[in-house]
Amino acid sequence: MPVRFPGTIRSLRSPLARAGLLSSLVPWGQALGADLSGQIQGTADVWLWPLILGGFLALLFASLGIYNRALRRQVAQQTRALREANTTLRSERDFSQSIIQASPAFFVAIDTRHRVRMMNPAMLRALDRSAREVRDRPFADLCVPADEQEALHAVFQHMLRTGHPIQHESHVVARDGERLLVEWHGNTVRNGQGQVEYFFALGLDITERRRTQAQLEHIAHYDLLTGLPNRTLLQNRISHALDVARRRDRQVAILFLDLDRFKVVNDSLGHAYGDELLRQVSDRLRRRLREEDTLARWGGDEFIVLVDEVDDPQGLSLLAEGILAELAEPYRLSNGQEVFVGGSIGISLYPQDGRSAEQLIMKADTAMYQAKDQGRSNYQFYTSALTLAANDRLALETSLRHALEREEFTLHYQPRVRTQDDVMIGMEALVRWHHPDKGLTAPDAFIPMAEETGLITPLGLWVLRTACRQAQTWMRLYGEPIHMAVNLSMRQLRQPDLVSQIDAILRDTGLPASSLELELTESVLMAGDGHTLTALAELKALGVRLAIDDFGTGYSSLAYLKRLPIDALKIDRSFVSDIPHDASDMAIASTIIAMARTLGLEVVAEGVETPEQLAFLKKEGCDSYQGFGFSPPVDAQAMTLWLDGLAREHRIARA
Ligand SMILES: Nc1nc2c(ncn2[C@@H]2O[C@H](COP(=O)(O)OP(=O)(O)OP(=O)(O)O)[C@@H](O)[C@H]2O)c(=O)[nH]1
Ligand SMILES: [Mg+2]
Repeated sequence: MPVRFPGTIRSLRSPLARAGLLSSLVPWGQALGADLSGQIQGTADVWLWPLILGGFLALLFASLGIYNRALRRQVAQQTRALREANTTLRSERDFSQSIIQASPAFFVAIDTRHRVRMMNPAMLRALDRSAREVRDRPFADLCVPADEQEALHAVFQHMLRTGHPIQHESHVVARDGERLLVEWHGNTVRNGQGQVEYFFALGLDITERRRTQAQLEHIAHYDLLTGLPNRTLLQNRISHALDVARRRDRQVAILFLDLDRFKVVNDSLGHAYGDELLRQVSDRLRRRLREEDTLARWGGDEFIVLVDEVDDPQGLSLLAEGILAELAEPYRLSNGQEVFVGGSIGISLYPQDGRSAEQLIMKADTAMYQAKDQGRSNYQFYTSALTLAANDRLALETSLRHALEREEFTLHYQPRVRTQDDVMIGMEALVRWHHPDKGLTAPDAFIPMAEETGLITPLGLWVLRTACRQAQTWMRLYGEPIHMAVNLSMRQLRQPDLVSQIDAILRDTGLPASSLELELTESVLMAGDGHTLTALAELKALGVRLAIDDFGTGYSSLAYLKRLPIDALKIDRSFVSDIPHDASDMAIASTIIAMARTLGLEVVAEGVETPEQLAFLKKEGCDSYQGFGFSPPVDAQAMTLWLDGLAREHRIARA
């Protein structure tokens, strides 16, 4: 039976489309007992329509079924995968948790307000705290020492800002106050928006490691017996000191000390007591030195002192003398035995004796052997000229110590003269030393040494007493008040009983207080403190006059001067000597005179030698002067003769 195709199918113009459609219908036709193969060009009967539609629907449902099954399979697969992923995640989390819980390292999580969210058992144990106790407590308050909290805060800020992991060392303090040093490795955890949610840190307790390191470091650099720096550390320190000295153009000194006849102690008392003595020696030396000096044990009974700021070799002589004196004091050992031990010192100086640590130590060692050769218990500089100078100084010091009792000091008197009419209105007492070998010695040569050694105190009192007694004698002889000026040193001014001593001298000698003028240098006043001001006020209350000596060489401010209870200023000779050639000196002299007038002070010029100088000072209104132009300082006898003459001419003025 021919099959007719509907017009629409027939109207498919493409033969390929038509063939495609019909060939897909052939098996359906066959199933229905119709042969469609030869009917492709024919027309379909109307009863075939439902058949075709049913075919399509069957095809569609079949495809949908297949698709549905595939979809279910896929969902099942994904569900399984998710479940597996979840299980893996949970086990991984449990794994990390158990590592954190079991770890001997510290672990802490902290929120952005720096409160503890979680701490692992290792850390809780170290702090001796429970998890409940630490939760939500500020981490810093809980266990960070106060002086490290700021640094910790900065670390948190840094992590917040940069998001970078950090490494930080800090202490944590346990409940009982024990401090542990911890090396922290910290990082941040951020949420989906990239904001920091919390910090976490892993901490390693490095307390023991550091302690061991420090011990090793100590053993490498310190002597076990005495605890002093050893050779290695000393050499480092010397090299460093030389670097600094090179840059600053300074001197450095090495003192090499070897104990004298130390072997005897070892041999007679045994090595253990020898050790004990070495420890006592090192303690004494350490006490003797300044903080900044390095004392090291070089080996055996040898010690080295590094002095890294040497102003002048004289100071080193004093230091060496001090060390030797200290060493020479008896030692008492633990067995009750008293022993004596001396030492010999060799001194070398950078840069003159060597430019490296090795050279300087070698030279100091050589000098130490010279000291041994000289009979031990002495010191020698490597440069022999310095030893000679030091010996000279030592000899001078020894004779200075005896000069008072041997009555080798004497006073000279220099007249103070009124500028307007050249009338003598007083005098200044100046000390001189009749040295047994050197003859008459000026104060510059021995006053600084007297200051250093403390001899200035008895010497100053002697000067005061002698000058007052002399002034009183002349007053009695001529019936006129004598105005006597005496210099007072810084050391004297610092003496707590100075005022009562001066009071006693005035009473003993009978000199009216108003006849005594005490001269203090400007530097003494400038260096002065509250105590100086009190002493000045008390002296003033006694009725003595006060003057500032060497005025213009310090940096007194007008405000400071106004506070001092002084009566006179003495213009330093350096401003007078170049008058009339140096315009600036003249300007300074004029200014001082004008200033003194403003403050109502008397002004005295020192070192006036020429008529030009005197004329200038007269013109500027200077009240009085001293100097070779009128008279050098003269001894008491010469002054008596002079006063005799003046008295005859009635030319001694009332002060
Ligand atoms: N007890 C003790 N003795 C030491 C130590 N190291 C070295 N000595 C001894 O110290 C002595 C140092 O000898 P020297 O300085 O050459 O000799 P000295 O008897 O001091 O004589 P002079 O230095 O020449 O005055 C030696 O007898 C060493 O055995 C130590 O650590 N402990
Ligand atoms: Mg020795």
